[in-house]
Amino acid sequence: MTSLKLKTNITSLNGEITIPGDKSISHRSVMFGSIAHGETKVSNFLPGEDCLSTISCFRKLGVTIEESDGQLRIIGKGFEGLIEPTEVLDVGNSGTTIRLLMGILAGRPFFSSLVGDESIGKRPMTRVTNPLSELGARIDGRKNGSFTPISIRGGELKPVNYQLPVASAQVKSALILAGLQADGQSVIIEPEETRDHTERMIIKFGGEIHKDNQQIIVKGGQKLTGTTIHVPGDISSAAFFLVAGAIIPGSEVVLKNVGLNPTRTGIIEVMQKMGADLKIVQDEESSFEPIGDLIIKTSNLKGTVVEGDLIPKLIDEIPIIALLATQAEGTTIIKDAEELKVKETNRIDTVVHELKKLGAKIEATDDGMIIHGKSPLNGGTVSSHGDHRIGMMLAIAALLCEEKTELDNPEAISVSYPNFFDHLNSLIN
Ligand code: SPQ
Repeated sequence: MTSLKLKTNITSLNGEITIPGDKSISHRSVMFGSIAHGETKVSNFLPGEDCLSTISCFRKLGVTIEESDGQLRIIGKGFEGLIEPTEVLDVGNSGTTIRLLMGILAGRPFFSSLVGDESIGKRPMTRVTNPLSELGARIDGRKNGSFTPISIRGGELKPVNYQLPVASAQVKSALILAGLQADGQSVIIEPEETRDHTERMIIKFGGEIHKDNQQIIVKGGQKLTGTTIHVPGDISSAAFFLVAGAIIPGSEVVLKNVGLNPTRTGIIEVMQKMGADLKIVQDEESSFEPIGDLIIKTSNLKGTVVEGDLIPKLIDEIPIIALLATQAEGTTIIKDAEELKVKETNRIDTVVHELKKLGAKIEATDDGMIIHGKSPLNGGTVSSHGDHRIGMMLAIAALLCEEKTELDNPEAISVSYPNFFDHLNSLIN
């Protein structure tokens, strides 16, 4: 494991960054390109390790995928074109890859086995394996199908009629992907609206899906056709620079090409509520995924409450929102966010533990955290715990630290933002 000396005591951030491709949409572009018929071309694909794991799994399933410089060419032959893999499918650190892939493999008449890294080995899989087994797939795994390694023998599927117990786009998407292969119409109901990139992909690939509030209806046996996809920049990556620009004095940062899908823009709502000087310049409305530029300036922030149906719209931004709250006047309460416990790390524990080391006044609760601002940050040795979002949050926190600060295991960041430090350094004057 390596350690990286972080930049500290930064007086201002200025400049412009083009935010790299969205991780969730990059994964789905490979998956849908693989199950559609014909050629799919993808531009601005995110070459992060998680998305490269998705490419590697689909190549093992017999799909031709050419990749160069953020451009992909995928030759899909429909669901039926996928072949039994001769090797284990390794998803690395990626929860999205394994859970959505299970939905696809549940309907394929062959055997496959799925593994991932140590963190994936701790993340719950029954939320997907249970409903998929009910539809007819034979799935097993360590601890009664709860954890990787997972084995799947897919086959004919009954339609889904399922009320999700947790608000999870991964579970919803796995069931939609299984539903596309089922014999009949499936109905999936989510407790709160989650990111809808899978639904938008179906439409983009010429399919049909209906949404009525939190109820999603999808027909089995649809033929999807290859298309052209431009992946918008990832708002979850932009979030680190939104917060950096707001908390570092004398800053003005322009973030170009940011995906502004309303199921993902919770961070913007929260920052606006906290008083951030944030301007949105939205591009012309696109029917696929909305995109725009964000301009953030140093802001006077006040504490807030983050809760309820806003949580799924900013779930991955909570670590960086916690840092933002340390620099806001008053108290910020984050609740209804138990799902943080089953991410790459238990993000309630890792955020609280690491920010405390730097001197933040933050406490963990059962379903979130309480942060008291505004507190100076001192510095010290911190760790990503192998979690990309914790690593990036700490690198932004260090900018405010008065003393030397080192980050253990910075490599984790390459999962979603391989050129994060190049972008950060380009803003430091
Ligand atoms: O793919 P993975 O490892 O689960 O990645 C994370 C992340 O921080 O990048 C979560 F740890 O994002 C998930 C997100 O939390 C990506 C995702 C998706 O693309 O569908 C949905 C969310 O997970 P969930 O469990 O709420 O469905």
